[in-house]
Formats: sequence, C-alpha cells, structure tokens
Amino acid sequence: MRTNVPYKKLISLIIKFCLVIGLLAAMYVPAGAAVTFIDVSALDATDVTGSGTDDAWNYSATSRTLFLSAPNGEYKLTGTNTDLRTVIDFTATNATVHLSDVILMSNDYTFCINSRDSSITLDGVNTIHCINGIEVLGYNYIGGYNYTGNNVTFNGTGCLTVFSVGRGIYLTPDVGISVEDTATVSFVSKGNFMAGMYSIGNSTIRVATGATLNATGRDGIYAALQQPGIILTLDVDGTLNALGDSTSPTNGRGLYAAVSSDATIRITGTGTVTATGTSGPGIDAGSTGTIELADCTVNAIGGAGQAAINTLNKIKMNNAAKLTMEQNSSSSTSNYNFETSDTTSNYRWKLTGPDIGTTDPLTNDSISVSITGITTGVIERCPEYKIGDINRDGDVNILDLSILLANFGKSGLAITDQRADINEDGDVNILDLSSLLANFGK
Ligand SMILES: [Ca+2]
Ligand SMILES: [Ca+2]
Repeated sequence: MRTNVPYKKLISLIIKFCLVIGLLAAMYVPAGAAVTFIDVSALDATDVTGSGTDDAWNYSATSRTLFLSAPNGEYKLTGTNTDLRTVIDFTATNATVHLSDVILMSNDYTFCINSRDSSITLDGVNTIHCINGIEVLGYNYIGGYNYTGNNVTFNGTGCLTVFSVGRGIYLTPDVGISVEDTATVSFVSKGNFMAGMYSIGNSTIRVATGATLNATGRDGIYAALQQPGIILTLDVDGTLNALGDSTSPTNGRGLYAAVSSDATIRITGTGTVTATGTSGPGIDAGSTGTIELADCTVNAIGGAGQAAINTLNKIKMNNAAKLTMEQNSSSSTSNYNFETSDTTSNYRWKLTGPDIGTTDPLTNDSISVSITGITTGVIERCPEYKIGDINRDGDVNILDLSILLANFGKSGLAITDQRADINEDGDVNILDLSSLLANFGK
C-alpha cells in the first residue's frame, strides 16, 4: 500500500516531534523566586547592603532599620533582634516576607508597609514587642500623599502576636489586611492606651476560613475619627475577636466606629465575629454610625453595666445574619431598631431569649426590639411560614397536627420538635393547638 508510506513518515515525524518537546520540557526547570535569607540577630552596629536587584535590601545601623525593596522580592527573616524596625518599601510591590520564629523588639514601630499588596507569611511562633505596631501606610507613600490601594496579607500556618504600647496595627485610608490559611494574627495594645487595630478610612479587614484575627486594646478595633462617611468592612469567613480591654468609662469597646461622623461598620462573611466590651459596649457605632450585618454570625457582648450595642440608627441585617446580644446594661430596658436589607424576601424576624421582645409584627421590614434586664437575646431572620405549619412544608395539615399531639403537654427540652411550640412560650398546650386548628387546611 503505497499510500501508507507518507502516513507512516508523518506519524514518525509526529512521534519524534513529541519526544523532542517532551525532552525540552523535562530539561526546563522553572527558576523559582530566589529567597533572600536574613538573620535579624546579625543586624547590629554595622550597615549592610544586600546585593542584586532581585533580593535588594539594606540595613541602616544608624536608624536600626531594615529596608526591603525588591519588587516581587521574597525574604525570609529568622532570629531575634532587640531593636529593629523593618520597612517594606514602596518599590517592593508584591513582596513576600516570611517570618520564621522571629522575635523582634523595637522602640518605635516594627513594620512599616509602604509597598502595594505585600504578604507576610508566618511560620512558627513570631512575637513583636514595640512602641507602635505595624503601620500600613499604603502604596507609594512618597511625601505622604498617596495612601490608597494597599492590601497586606498575613498567611501561612504560624502565628504573629504584636504587643504594642501604641496601636497594634495602624491602617491609613483605603487600605486593607487579609488573614489567610491557618494563620493566627493578634494585635495587642497594652496599658489602656491605644486600640488593637486603628483605622482612619475605608478599610477592609478580611479573615479567611481557618484563619483567626484578634484585636485587643483600649478599644479592640477603632475606626473613623474625622473621616466622614467611612466604611469599615469586616469580611470574616474565619474568626475575628475584638476585645476592648480598658477600665476607662469612655473606652473599653470591642468594636467602635465614628466619633463625630456617620461611619458604617459592615460585617459580612460566613464566619464568626465576637466583639466584647469591658467598660464599654461590645459594638459602638456612636450617635450617627450605622451597623450592617450580612451573611454572618456576630456576638456582641457588653462590658460591666454596658449594653451589647450602642447605636441610635437602625441595625441592618440580611437574611443570613445572626446577632447574639449579651446585654449587661445597668438600665432596666434597652431599645433597638432593626431593619432588613432583604425587603423582597419571604423571611421574618426571630427573637430568642427570655427578656427580648417586640410589639411589631415579625413580618415587618423594620421592628423595634426591647431587651430588659441583664440577659442574652438572639436576633435573626428566618424563612416565613404559615402559623401551624410545624414541619414547614407549606401546608397546615394532619402531619403538623400529629407532631403537635405527640408533644402535647410537654415543656422545654422534653419537646422533641421545638417547632410544635408554636407561640414559643416553652410549653406545647392548648394555645398552640388552637393556633394550628385556626389555620388547619390552609
Ligand atoms: Ca406542614
Ligand atoms: Ca406553646
């Protein structure tokens, strides 16, 4: 078959071609990013200049400062230094700084992050003691004019604890931080002096699933000050704890926004945010601030004699949000206004707790909630259903009646299906039965 010959040649050529490509692919070893190792314990009274452009760095003995300046540079810091500041310079866009069991002390700030979108990768246990904690000054901080557009990521499997006399971390306007992987990052401002986290603009704080962020200080997280209308976004899929650790009557708030401006605290994500006050409320939005809760679980715990939340505005919640309020207010009754941000959905409010209630229909878009005494109340949004539709299948029928009758006369935890307690008074009795029968067949 003569016609087979060209095909055989062609197939042979293809096989050879593939072999050559395969050989070239096997020979090619991608040049991984060069990691520059810096033992910080060796940085003392002598200036040091790192070589090359990929790993550019230098150390000034005069200012006791380590400058990291390579774009996409990758640095690994190890060791202990009792007086060292580190600057991730504006030129070091996308730089990665690994901290591997590092102990740093500083008589000023420890990390000043000027570069755009740099990462701090944590390995092992890392500790910082300083006067001022980490400063995220924003991209291209030349002359102090451009603060915007910087996001700093903390990732890895280790932890970092910043013990600061001043602010644990300082976020200038329009910058953000992310905590990712299984990293645990804690900012602790000691001595009732400053906030654990301090933000003066539209900051976004992200905590990924599996990661933890702790902020402890005079106020745990403090946002706003003079900036009108700023938004502090907490996007938490993992765990965020904000603790106001103060005896001062004007501080001690877990999460605080706005002094004289209409700031917004927006909490979103699928994780858990716990804001705990000591001498202040768990969450304080001031007189003009707004609290928005979306897709999240929030625990607000008031300090001694303090309400769980302080706000004069409506607290906005979407259908996935759940808010637990631990009320420790010294006043007998506290009132809050809630508003749904999902006005077209088929949900209603659900209030759980012995001393929390409303006179408004639970199907209203907005409700006024009162909490009496020292108590814990839960506010959430639930799918709407007909009264008496115990199994929530859309009909009130014999199936619902049989669940109710199986629980008739029972109380509390003895009730096998709590939904049989239609009026949620703790007993399944004639009141529940009459509610069900009123809707039977609907
Ligand atoms: Ca039913
Ligand atoms: Ca009942």
